[in-house]
Amino acid sequence: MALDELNHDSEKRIGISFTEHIAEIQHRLSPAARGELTSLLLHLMMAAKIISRETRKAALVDVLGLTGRTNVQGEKVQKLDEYADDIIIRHLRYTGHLCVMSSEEHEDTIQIPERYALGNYTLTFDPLDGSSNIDANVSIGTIFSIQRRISDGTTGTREDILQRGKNQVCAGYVIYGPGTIMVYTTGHGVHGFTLDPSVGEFLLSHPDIHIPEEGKIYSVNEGNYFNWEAPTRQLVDALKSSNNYRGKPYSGRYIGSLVADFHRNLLYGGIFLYPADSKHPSGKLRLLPEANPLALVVEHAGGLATTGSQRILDIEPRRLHHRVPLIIGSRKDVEFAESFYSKEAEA
Ligand code: AFP
Repeated sequence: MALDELNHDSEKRIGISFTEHIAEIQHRLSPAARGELTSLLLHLMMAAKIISRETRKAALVDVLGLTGRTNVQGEKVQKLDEYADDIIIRHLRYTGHLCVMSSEEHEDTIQIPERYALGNYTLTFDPLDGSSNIDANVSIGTIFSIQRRISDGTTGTREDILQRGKNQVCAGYVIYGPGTIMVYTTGHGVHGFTLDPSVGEFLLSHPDIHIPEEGKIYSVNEGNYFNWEAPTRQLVDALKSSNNYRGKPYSGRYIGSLVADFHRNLLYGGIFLYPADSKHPSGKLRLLPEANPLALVVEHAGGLATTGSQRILDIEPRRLHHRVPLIIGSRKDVEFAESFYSKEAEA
């Protein structure tokens, strides 16, 4: 095919590299753009490639295991969490594209050192989600969320980070499993790329992902059953019986690694829940580095994300480590789930 015959879908050719894909999109949709977001994403992918390499060889070089410290959430920190956190910060802070960062591993925002230029974007990330599974060789992932700067001072601020999820300009995740896959959206479809280690590039493997309207899978930590509120128990009872809108039981699948559970449901259809319970009255998952980016991805793939009573992307973050109940997945399944919480509210 001659180059000038490429149509406007050329960025969706299977096997196209992420670098070419993102350049094509920028050229088609924002020809006047300076390429800041494109460059930011390419730096982020460089960090992801390094994390992928390290997770693969971790067992060989004694990176596995705990550091012996706890993070700001009171959780034990794994060595690879620290490594991934460090890699992302070091690969992004000098780019001149960010004004401030925020990581699940840090209590406060991460400022850009004075020696580097400030940019127009913010980056919020969970460097290695599902890290309690690392030693069992279970899939883990990096989740990221990018927003535009709203402050105009000499440094980026907490307010730049504390924006509603609907303001995200780009979000996605990288899953380190049997293969390394990156899924992202900038609002122009949801696309998945698989890392080809032989060339060191993410190549388009899942163009235009659409989550099935209804699924067959429910994913929840059912060990919390007796800590749940009544609507959650009733919902899960309905999902595993025939007492639901499909008239047949769903299959239960729960890895305990959000990115892995989410990615499977995105491709196969289904619903993931981490609801509030008596131990986690506001839910366990964090709004900014976990719920918001996955909510943006799922909505652009045709699904929904809610707390049960509020759309995730509409929530105003109150603090960096704001937690929320999360119900996310196929549209009909999430609507079915919401009906349990609205019944309770009416009652
Ligand atoms: P870790 O990063 O500590 O493994 O936590 C993982 C996580 O934040 C998320 O990835 C899982 O969906 C969820 O927690 C699992 O929580 P439970 O172990 O309470 O089911």
